Amino acid sequence: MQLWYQRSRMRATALTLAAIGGSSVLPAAADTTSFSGPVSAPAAALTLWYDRPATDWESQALPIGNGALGAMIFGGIGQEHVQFNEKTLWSGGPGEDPDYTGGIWKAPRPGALAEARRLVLQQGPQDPQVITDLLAQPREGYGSYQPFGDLFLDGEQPAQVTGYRRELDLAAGVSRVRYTVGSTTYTREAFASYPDHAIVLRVSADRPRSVSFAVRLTTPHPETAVTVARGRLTVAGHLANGMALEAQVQVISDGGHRTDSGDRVTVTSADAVTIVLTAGTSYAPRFPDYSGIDPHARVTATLDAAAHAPFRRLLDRHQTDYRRLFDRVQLDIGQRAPAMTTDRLLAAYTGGSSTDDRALEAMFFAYGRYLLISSSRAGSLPANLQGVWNKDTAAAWSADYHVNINLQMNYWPAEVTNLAETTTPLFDFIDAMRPAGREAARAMFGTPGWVVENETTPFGYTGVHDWPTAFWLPEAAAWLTQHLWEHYQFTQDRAFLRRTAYPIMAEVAEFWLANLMVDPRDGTLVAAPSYSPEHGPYTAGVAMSQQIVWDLFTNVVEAGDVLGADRALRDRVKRALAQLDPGLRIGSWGQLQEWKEDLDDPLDTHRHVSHLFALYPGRQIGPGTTPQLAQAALVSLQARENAPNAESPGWSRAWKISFWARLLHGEEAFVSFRDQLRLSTLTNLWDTHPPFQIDGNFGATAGIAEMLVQSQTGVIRVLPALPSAWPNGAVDGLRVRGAATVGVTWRSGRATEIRIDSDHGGTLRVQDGLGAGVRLIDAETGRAMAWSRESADTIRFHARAGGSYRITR
Ligand code: FUC
Repeated sequence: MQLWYQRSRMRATALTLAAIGGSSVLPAAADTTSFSGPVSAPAAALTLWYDRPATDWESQALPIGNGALGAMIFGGIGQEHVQFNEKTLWSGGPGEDPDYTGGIWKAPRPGALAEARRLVLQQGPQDPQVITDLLAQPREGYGSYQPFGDLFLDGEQPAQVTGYRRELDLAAGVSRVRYTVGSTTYTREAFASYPDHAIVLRVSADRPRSVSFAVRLTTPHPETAVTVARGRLTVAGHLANGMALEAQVQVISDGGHRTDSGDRVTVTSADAVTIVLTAGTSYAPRFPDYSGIDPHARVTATLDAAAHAPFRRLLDRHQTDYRRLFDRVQLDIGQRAPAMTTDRLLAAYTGGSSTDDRALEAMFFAYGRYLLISSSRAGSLPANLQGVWNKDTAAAWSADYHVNINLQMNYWPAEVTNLAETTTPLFDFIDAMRPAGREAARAMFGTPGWVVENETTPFGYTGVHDWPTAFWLPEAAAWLTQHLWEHYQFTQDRAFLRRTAYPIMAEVAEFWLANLMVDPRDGTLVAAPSYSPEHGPYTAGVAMSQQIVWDLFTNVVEAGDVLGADRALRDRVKRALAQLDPGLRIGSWGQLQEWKEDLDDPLDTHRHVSHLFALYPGRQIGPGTTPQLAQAALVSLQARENAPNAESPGWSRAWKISFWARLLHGEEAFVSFRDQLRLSTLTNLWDTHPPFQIDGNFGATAGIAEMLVQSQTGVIRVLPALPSAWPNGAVDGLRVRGAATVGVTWRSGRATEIRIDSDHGGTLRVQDGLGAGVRLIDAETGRAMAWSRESADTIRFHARAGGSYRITR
C-alpha cells in the first residue's frame, strides 16, 4: 500500500513539473455530432443504458452519489457536464435572519391553541383559514437545498461518433460513457465513493495520447471564487446565510501535458485522466446556530488522500463498499437483459408478459435500492425530496424534508430490502431536531416533549408557517419515531433500542400525554385541532392523527417491555391507550373514515390517503387481524383509485402498491406499480410528481418487497400479494421483523422453497403457503427438523442464532 501511495505521489509531482502553458482545446460546442454504428449489446439486466447523451438534467442525466455528495452525469461528447451537490448546502436558517425562530411564534399567543381546540371540539369541523388565523405565521428563513456547482470537461466536438453508449451499472455502482471517433474508442467511468468521500471520473482511450480537454468548475453562488493551482481547481466562498462552502477538484493526467491557466486545468494528449472531486460546507447539525467549522482543511485533506490513490484502488474501495450493501438482495421475476435502450424499454412497457417488461420492473426495484445507498449514508443528512440531487437554487418544495409522508416514504425500503445502515442519517436527523422541537413544544403547546409539523429543514424548522392546508401536523414527530421502533424490530438491536430509539420515542409520548384532549362527544382522548394531511377541514381526532398516536403509544409500551424500563411512563401510556380514540371507523358507504365525523366523499380525488396509515405503514389494520376494517380500507382505497381525475403524483401511486399488498391483492398492487412505471417515471427511471421527487422510487421499491414478503403481524408471510404477471421467480435477501433474512422460490404462483437465516434465533412463525407435506431442513446439517402447526397454513419452529433453514414440500 505504501508503495502505491509513493508512486502516485511521484507521478503527480512529475506531471505538475511537466505542465506547459497554452491550451490546444477547442471551445465547447453544441452537440452537433452525428451518431451511427451499432450500439453494443447490454452487459447485464441491471444496467440503465442509452444511445444518446443526456440534454435534460431531470429526465435523462444519470445520478451517482455517496450520501453526502451527489452528481448527475450527462455524457456529452464534445463536453461532459457533471452537475454536483453536497447535502448540507442550504440557504435560510439562523444565519440569514437574526430573528429566525424555526417557525415558532415570534410572540406568545396566549389562548390561541385553546381557542382552536375549543372550536373543533365544541363546534365541529372548521375551515382551514379559521385555524390558520389562530395558529399560523408567515414562513421566514426557511431556505432551500442548494445546487453546489458544475464541472465541465470541454473537449473537441467530433463530426461523427459510432457506438455511443451511456449507462448506469447498478450492479457495479458505476456510470460509464463509451463512443468511438474514427478508430479511437473513448471511455468515461464515474462513481461516488463513500469510503473516499469523493466523486471520481476517469476518461481514457484505447490509443495512447488521445485524451485532451479542459476542466472548469462553476457555481451559481455569487459570493464564491474559483482558483487553480497544481492541477487543482478550488471553488470557495459562502452563501448569504454565512454558510461556508468549498469544493476541490484534482485533475490527474496519465501522460500528456497538464496546464493551469486562468480558471481551468487543461490536459492535452494524455493516455487517460482521473478527476477527483470533493466538497463540504460549514453546516453542523447543532441547535441553535447550525454552524460548524470552515470546510477548507477537511476538503483539502480528503482530496489529498483520494487523489493520491490510483484510480483502480479508488474503484476497488468503492465497489467493495457499495456491493456489500447492494448485493444483499436478488430478485428474479424472469427478466432478461433487454436488447433495447432503457428509454425505449420504458416507452414500450405495458406491464404485459414480456421478459422486457420484467426487466424494467426488476431494474426499477434494484434502482430504488441503488438510489437509497447513493443518497443516504452515515455522516450526512437523510435523503431529501430529491435524494441528494438538485440543480435549482429555489428547488421544488425547497427539496426539503416533508414529514407528512415524503421523508418517511424515503425510508420505507430501508429495513425490508436489507439496507438498515441507510437509516443512520434519518435517526441522526431526528435526534438533532429534538432541541428545536422541544422549544416548539414548550413555546406553542406549553408542554414537555418535542414536536415537528408538516415539513422541516436542516435548521430545526419545527414550528409552523401559513399555508392553510399544509402547516399543521404535530403528529409528524410520532410518525418519525415509528422508524426507530421498526429498526429495532428488524434488527433486534437492544443497545440501539435502549440508547437511541427509546429516549426519543418516550419524549414524543410525553408530548402526546400532555396534548391529547378529552372529546366531549364521547370521552375519548383525541388530537385537537387535527388535520388530515393537506386535505379537508380542521377537526378533532382525525383518523391519521389517532392512528399515529396509537402506533407511538403501542410501540412505547412494547419497547418499555423489552427493556424492562420506565414502568411509570408505561403505565401512563397504557392508561391513555385505553382511553384513546383509535381512529378506526366504518362510515356510511362502507369506507374507513378519514375524519371522526363521516365526511368522506366517494368521488374524492385527493392524493393523500392518510386514513389508511393503519394499514401501511401502520399495523393496526390487516385482513387477518381486523377483517371488517380491512374491508373498509379496501372500499376507501378503491374509491380513491377509481375517482375520475384522481390526483396521482408518483408517491401516491407508490403508497398504493403497499396498501394493496397489505390487503393481499397482488393484481391491484401490480396495477399500481405498472401505472407508476407508465405514468410517473422519467426516462432515467426517476419518479416524477411532477417534477422529479424521489419518494416514489423508494415507496415503490418498498411496495414490491411488501408484495413478496410481509412480517408486520409477527408471522413471516411469503408471497402475500404475488401478481399473475410474476408466475415464476425467486427473491433472496429480504429482511423480516425478528431479525431474519428470507428468500423464496416460486413456480406457477406458489412457493416451492422458503429460505430463512435467523440472526438471533428464537421462535419463528412462517405462513408458508406450501400446502400439505411441508419439510423443514436445517441447511447446515441437512437434517429434517421438528416443527408444529400453529394454524392451517402457519408453521412454528425454534431457530438457532445464526441458523439457516429451508422449508420445502
Ligand atoms: C406532500 C404532498 C405534495 C408534495 C409535497 C412535497 O405534502 O402533498 O404532493 O409531494 O409533499
